[in-house]
Amino acid sequence: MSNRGAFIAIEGLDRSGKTTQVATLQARLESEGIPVKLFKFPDRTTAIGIMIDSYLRSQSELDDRAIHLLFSANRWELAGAIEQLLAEGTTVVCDRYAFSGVAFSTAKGLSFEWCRSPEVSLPAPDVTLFLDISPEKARERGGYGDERYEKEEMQRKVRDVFRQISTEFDEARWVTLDAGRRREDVAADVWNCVQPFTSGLASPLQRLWNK
Ligand code: Z5A
Ligand code: MG
Repeated sequence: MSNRGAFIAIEGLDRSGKTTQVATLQARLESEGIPVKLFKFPDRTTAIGIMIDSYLRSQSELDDRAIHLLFSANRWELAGAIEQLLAEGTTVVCDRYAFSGVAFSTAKGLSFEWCRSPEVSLPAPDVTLFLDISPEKARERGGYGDERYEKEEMQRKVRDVFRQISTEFDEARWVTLDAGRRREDVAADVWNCVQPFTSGLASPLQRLWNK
């Protein structure tokens, strides 16, 4: 039987360069002839994603738990497609994933365990690359935007929760990269982490936080 595709998640703080690195990674994988599909969470194009987009742009209000569950539902509605692609041998790269869901809602004051529960059993990334950046460096990149969570105090709390999440994974599955460097240097590290996965995996896809 041929190998399944690898599931790669790129996580990180605001302005850490996730979207930049995901695009560079896609181009590199394509140039190596590896089939790849990108997902970005939130996916603002679905019916659920449109509600999330409206909330993030402060055009609507929602209870903290309700928006948390919408972010999670946005992943679940695409989980089947992700699994299918992986089974077909396509490498899947996600720009943000369940870890952002847990980090942002926990930073708002919800309990970590409660935030994690709707994410349990989602397809688990084979490796998560966490792009770490200090608030000072993020500020140099033009600062945060105008959306709801784009405030320095919130970003500091989010960073703390991401650090907590990272302790639950061994270093083969969660890699923290210094994203405060030049684009090319970060991209080189991203590629070093992803390259070993490019021939796919024989091992079955795991599920998030299944004990
Ligand atoms: N959220 C949530 O609460 N729950 C969830 O479950 C999920 C998300 C999935 C929207 O996310 C919000 O949703 C987000 C978390 C929350 N709130 N916040 N904060 P989003 O992913 O749609 O947000 P975004 O605006 O696309 O991503 P981002 O964090 O703002 O940016 P990024 O993708 O990490 O960075 P970038 O767009 O690649 O780069 C930012 C700028 O820096 C840009 O001008 C680049 O040209 C520049 N850049 C990039 N790399 C470098 C380097 N190395 N040096 C210098 N400049 C650089
Ligand atoms: Mg982005």
